[in-house]
Amino acid sequence: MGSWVRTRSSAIVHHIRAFSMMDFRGSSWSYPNFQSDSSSTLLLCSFPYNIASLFSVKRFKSTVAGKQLDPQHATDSHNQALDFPGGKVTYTSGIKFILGFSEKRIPCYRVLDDDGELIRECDFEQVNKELAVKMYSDMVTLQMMDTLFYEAQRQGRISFYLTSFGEEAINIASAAALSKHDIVLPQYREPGVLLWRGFTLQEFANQCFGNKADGGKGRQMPIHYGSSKHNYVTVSSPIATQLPQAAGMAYSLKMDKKDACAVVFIGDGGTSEGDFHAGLNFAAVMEAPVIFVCRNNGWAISTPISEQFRSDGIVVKGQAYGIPSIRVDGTDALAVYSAIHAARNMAISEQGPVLVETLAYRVGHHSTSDDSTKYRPLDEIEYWKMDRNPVNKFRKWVESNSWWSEREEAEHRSSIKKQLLQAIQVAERTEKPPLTELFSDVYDLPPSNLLEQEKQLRQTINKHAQDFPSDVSLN
Ligand SMILES: Cc1ncc(C[n+]2csc(CCOP(=O)(O)OP(=O)(O)O)c2C)c(N)n1
Ligand SMILES: [Mg+2]
Repeated sequence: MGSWVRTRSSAIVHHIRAFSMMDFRGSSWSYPNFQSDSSSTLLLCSFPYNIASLFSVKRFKSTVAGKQLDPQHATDSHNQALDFPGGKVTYTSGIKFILGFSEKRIPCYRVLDDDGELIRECDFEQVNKELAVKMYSDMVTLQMMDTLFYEAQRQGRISFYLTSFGEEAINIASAAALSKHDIVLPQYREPGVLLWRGFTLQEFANQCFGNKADGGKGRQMPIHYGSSKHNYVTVSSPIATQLPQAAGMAYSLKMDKKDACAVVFIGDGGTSEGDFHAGLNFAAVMEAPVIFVCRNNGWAISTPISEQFRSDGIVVKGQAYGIPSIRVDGTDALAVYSAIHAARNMAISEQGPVLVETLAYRVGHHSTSDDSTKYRPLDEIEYWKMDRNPVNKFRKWVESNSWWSEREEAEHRSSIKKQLLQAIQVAERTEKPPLTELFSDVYDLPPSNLLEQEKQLRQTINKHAQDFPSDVSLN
């Protein structure tokens, strides 16, 4: 990584562009070289056939597997095969270990170049003006919400916050490609999905302030949003627990023959948890319609991906579990939209899991409890913030279609700023939930240890009243 930083300069960035490579935390991913489908007159005519073929694994049954044997390994002169459960396996007489990595890394699918221009002859799902404008304006809203809530935390008005800077396209474009009936299980850096589905700025503010209008009754840390109305399962702090849950949820959708899938988000760090592997394997074996979206942003707090895994990112892990998988440029809203759209079609029509690995650097600190300049160089952050900014890139494309202008930009920003300031003020002024709510809802009859805790809490508050917020009703 050090050398990446030392050697990076605008000349090198230019050089990287010239060779169509994306330099992501010390390693390069090439973008796939798209071939146009000669049978199609329009880009879209070949979709989703071509993009679906980019997914790196085909699900196969044992009988099919026999026919799909890789001729490269069929070196036994007798040309025999071992008929073993799971499919036929050819023999080889050489001691040949398969490598832990392949020389050529899995390419990264993109539609827009760094200047927001369409790559020639690429496959993508068409986006009309109305959709593109909503996608772009929601990306801006998300960015502004992050900026203002982050400041509110710095001012001591909320206890914690976490931004999605750099990952706005993943948030919004993935949400745009889904149906509102799809059940979303977030990690925590995906509030944009909820924003897209209609969760209001006031609802976001209420949750962060933990007031009595918060659907979670102020019991969760800020950013732990959830909404049954919007099919968005509440964020839970322990990393990766949502993956096996998503497999189970998808399986229940399958049993109920619903035209919907589960969509679960996970960070690169989350893939080191056992639950990641359990979730993928369950989904593969049970053929559950779930999309695993792994946001590879290069960092898990201060742990770089070089210390997280030695594989070619996460996309190959999907393949290892027999799940069709694709790597996507997470700074490219059109690529994310097209890939998730195709993934959803596959998950539902084939009734099985799909994995999408997005590459987009975490531009902000991990959270308000972190200072990322302590462990990563400023110019690396700056490069992703400026040169690879997903919002700016998508704006260029939307503007090039004459769908957005400077005037609309200014109006949108001013309106959202007003709404956010108002939402923060209202949330701050709204009472906190009463103390009794802290102990209700979970059990029909509270167990003795919970009753004991409540008693102790009340005694402590009486004794040290000055240390407790005065706006919390003790009833
Ligand atoms: C089981 C578990 N272990 C550790 C933590 C502490 N923790 C919170 S966020 C985080 C980093 C996760 O990184 P990643 O999955 O890459 O997501 P990102 O923050 O980059 O979006 C860690 C280690 C936790 N919440 N749960
Ligand atoms: Mg990460």
